Amino acid sequence: MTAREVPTYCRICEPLCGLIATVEDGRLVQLRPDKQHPLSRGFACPKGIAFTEVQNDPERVLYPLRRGADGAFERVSWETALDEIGARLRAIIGAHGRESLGWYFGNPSSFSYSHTLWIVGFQLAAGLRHVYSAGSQDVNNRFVASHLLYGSLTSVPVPDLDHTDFLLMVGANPVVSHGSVVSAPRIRDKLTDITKRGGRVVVVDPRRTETARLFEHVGVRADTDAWLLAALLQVIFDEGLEDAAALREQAAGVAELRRAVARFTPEVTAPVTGVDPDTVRTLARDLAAAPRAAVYGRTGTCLGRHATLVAFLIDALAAVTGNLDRPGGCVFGKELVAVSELNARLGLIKYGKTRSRIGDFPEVLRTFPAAIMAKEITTPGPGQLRALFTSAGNPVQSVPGSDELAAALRELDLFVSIDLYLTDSNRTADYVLPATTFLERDDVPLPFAALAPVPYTQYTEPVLEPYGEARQEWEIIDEIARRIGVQPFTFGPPARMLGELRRRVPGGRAARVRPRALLDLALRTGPYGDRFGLRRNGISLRKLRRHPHGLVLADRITTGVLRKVVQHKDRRVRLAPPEIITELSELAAPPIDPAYPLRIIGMRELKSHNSWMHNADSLVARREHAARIHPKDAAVAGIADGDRCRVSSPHGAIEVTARLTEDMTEGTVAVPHGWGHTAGWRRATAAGGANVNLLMSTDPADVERLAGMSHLNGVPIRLDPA
Ligand SMILES: Nc1nc2c(c(=O)[nH]1)N[C@H]1C(S)=C(S)[C@@H](COP(=O)(O)OP(=O)(O)OC[C@H]3O[C@@H](n4cnc5c(=O)[nH]c(N)nc54)[C@H](O)[C@@H]3O)O[C@H]1N2
Ligand SMILES: Nc1nc2c(c(=O)[nH]1)N[C@H]1C(S)=C(S)[C@@H](COP(=O)(O)OP(=O)(O)OC[C@H]3O[C@@H](n4cnc5c(=O)[nH]c(N)nc54)[C@H](O)[C@@H]3O)O[C@H]1N2
Ligand code: SF4
Ligand SMILES: [Mo]
Repeated sequence: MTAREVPTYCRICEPLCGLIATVEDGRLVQLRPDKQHPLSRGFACPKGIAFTEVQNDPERVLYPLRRGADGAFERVSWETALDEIGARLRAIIGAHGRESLGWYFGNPSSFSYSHTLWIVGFQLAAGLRHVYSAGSQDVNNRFVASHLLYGSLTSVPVPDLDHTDFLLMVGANPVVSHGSVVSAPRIRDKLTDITKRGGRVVVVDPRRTETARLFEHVGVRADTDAWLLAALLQVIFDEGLEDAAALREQAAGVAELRRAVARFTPEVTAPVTGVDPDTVRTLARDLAAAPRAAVYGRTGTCLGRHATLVAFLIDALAAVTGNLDRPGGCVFGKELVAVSELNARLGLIKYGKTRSRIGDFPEVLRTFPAAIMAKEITTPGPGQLRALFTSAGNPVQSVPGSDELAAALRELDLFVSIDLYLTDSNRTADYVLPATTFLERDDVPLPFAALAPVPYTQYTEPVLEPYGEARQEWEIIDEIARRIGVQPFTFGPPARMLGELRRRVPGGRAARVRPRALLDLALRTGPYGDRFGLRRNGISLRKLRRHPHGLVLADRITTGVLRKVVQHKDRRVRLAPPEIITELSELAAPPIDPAYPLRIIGMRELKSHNSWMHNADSLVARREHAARIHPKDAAVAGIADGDRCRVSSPHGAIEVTARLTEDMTEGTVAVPHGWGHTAGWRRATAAGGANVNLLMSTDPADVERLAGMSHLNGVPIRLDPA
């Protein structure tokens, strides 16, 4: 049989690079970069290419598995697995109510529109309370900051990379991560273009990263960005450098914010941040003076003790310097599906409407902090979590307190995992259900269009029929839902939207809602939609199908939209909400415990992706799991380059190889997360390494209080020779 070449796109990380898949006899032969993709133009990173090894991995789970009394998994049919899960769920619901059911969805779910939609549909229809996600280890603080600033959780500004003269980048390493909460293929080129046209990129990071090395670096102590950003604001206000006209037009609470940051002079913050007062003053002046400046922060600013405050101050800095909603500044893209607009009217996604049983944390996008999931399982009482589903997630390697969580998972009455592999998380599951890969499903990247400085999108058909008996998540969710008598999308606004679409089958039963129909409706009625012919250049599924290599939706993000974005009654950006003023007034440097004098942070590597893709030989061959340590810190601990060393926190200890480098600022140690596999995938397990989340705390007092963010960066540790 002859080979077919099929255009599609990569769904591992956020640039969504175009790929060409070569398919022969229903098997994937090769993936290569798509030269015809309008933005990635022939770029793909090693992970995207190596996805062939995941797709064809003989260790992929391809059949439903049930764990027997001896602990070993055996293959069962889908009917058996689903019927047994259904029966056990009905018994648990009968005894303890639906509030005992829960779901954890991981990062890859956000790259599948149908998976995301069906989780939400199931959650609403079944009234699930215990919902957790990777978001509390990633980005939920960003959404809460938007809620406080703009009254809209889902409105997130992005740096206008193509038109800015000055990019202040805090806690992000896009040269390795390829950009996050900003979708821009070839982002490295976009950054170097800024300096080529005479602009500047300043990287604030405790490590002189791959990105920092290309540009200007400000070495900050881990988890002290709140002080640095407050000091930048203090200087700007103190020296009268704020854009008063922009603030009059856009903002409320300026005077309160000015008062709240007044005590954070560069002299006061220098001993906390390690950044000297002159550097802070110069940076503040340069930022304020730049004609067009953008401020951008990513995971380095999201996983500390003050994550929501930091995300808030990043936007506040853009607003105060007159760079919010302005060309070259921080700009608000248009969504593919009108989530924010719908939400403003219907209030489906709220902040803090309900609070968690453990720790009293506010719900964020209908999820609670994953850091408390173990305690929700092990703490008896009404509402105890007893039956858990995980989909596209590996919480034991991604969430604080890995050993506590692994033990708690064993206590569940029912644990079902939907995944591609057997992992440290699902090794104790009662059932592991095989999911399709992204090449085995149709897709459109719904949440990312609004985050793209050059808005683009792409629809892809499935490139391959599912291998083995793999099924799409939405199909699995639908089958489970049906067995407990609920049907996603049968009530609420989606149902009303669907009213016109839902055809009745003979016998009067409502036909099963399918994602593609829902998608087409959402696209056509969305901000870019064709409104069923009313808007000539608008999009529909049909139109996207005519652009199999992807479609650029606009040259750039439109500015001057703030009054539409902001949902507060006065349509003004709130610069001094009480939550933030309280954070600022209580901000105090954490006491230094002499037993744990150093701080650990995370880092990402080009050939690794979170806790997976580690079974691909081309990525993990010759990999070393190492802690990056400043030579002075290593000397104090009596550790030499290449030694094995022990990293301990008050919560646990791991052993890794020490690599000494002056790229680290003194006092901070960097170790990648997602390693130390002990289950299933043999290549990943052989790659070794250690699970850094064994060091992290699940104490509710250590969870960030406004967004429930796990504390993963800047955690106190000590180093010893192993
Ligand atoms: N210490 C520390 N911890 C961190 C971080 C950190 O910086 N430091 N970063 C955090 C961040 S940003 C993130 S996003 C999280 C990630 O946390 P998680 O989302 O929980 O974990 P992942 O490592 O992304 O694992 C994804 C799982 O989904 C499976 N999978 C892949 N594709 C699919 C698919 O299409 N369908 C299904 N059903 N399964 C699939 C993989 O086999 C794997 O088991 O980790 C967080 N944890
Ligand atoms: N190759 C690769 N690419 C990826 C991933 C991957 O695992 N591998 N994961 C994907 C995912 S899920 C995400 S969320 C994105 C993340 O995208 P990024 O956030 O751009 O990626 P990181 O490399 O984690 O960059 C965070 C930076 O913050 C710094 N940092 C740590 N603590 C602090 C602090 O307290 N203050 C400051 N200012 N900086 C700090 C770290 O040194 C690091 O350089 O990457 C995505 N892309
Ligand atoms: S940067 Fe790599 S992993 Fe990310 S979308 Fe592009 S090819 Fe895929
Ligand atoms: Mo992430």
